Amino acid sequence: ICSQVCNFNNTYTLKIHFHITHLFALLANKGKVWSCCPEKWKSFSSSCYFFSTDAKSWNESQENCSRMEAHLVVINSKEEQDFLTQYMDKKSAYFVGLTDPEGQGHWQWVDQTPYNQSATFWHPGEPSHSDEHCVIVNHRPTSLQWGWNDAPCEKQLSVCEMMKIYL
Ligand SMILES: [Ca+2]
Repeated sequence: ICSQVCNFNNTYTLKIHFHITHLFALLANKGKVWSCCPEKWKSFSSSCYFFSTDAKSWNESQENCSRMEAHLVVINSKEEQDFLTQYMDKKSAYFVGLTDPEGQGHWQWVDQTPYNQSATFWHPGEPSHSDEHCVIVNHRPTSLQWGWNDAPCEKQLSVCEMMKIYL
């Protein structure tokens, strides 16, 4: 149902089919709210995620998310990170919405979520350099772990996050 309603290149037939299916679903599930993600976005909890396929600077990546009514991903839990890393390439790195603009260890999430030391997933030895202002998620073959690394803000893949759409 979600892939149909969020597909903007939809055909009329599919729309009609959706309306009928949705109507029956509503009648059967009185009071339940439908939520979904746009096509090509992944759904987890109350958010939708988009994995970019081209490398851009952190600023360009955030602007790209913003054009889609989203922001660079804010990781709030291990569960959320584990969900995201399933879709990541172990040979790539992905910008998240966390930066230290002044290089003084004042880490800031793009959506103003307070930086909570107890919900951080830095690789051992990270953050490492005060001139590395942007955070990537990557996989380390040495530890076989996914984790965060502070890195230069240039050219990486990225992940966008938005709230699910409620119908
Ligand atoms: Ca680093």
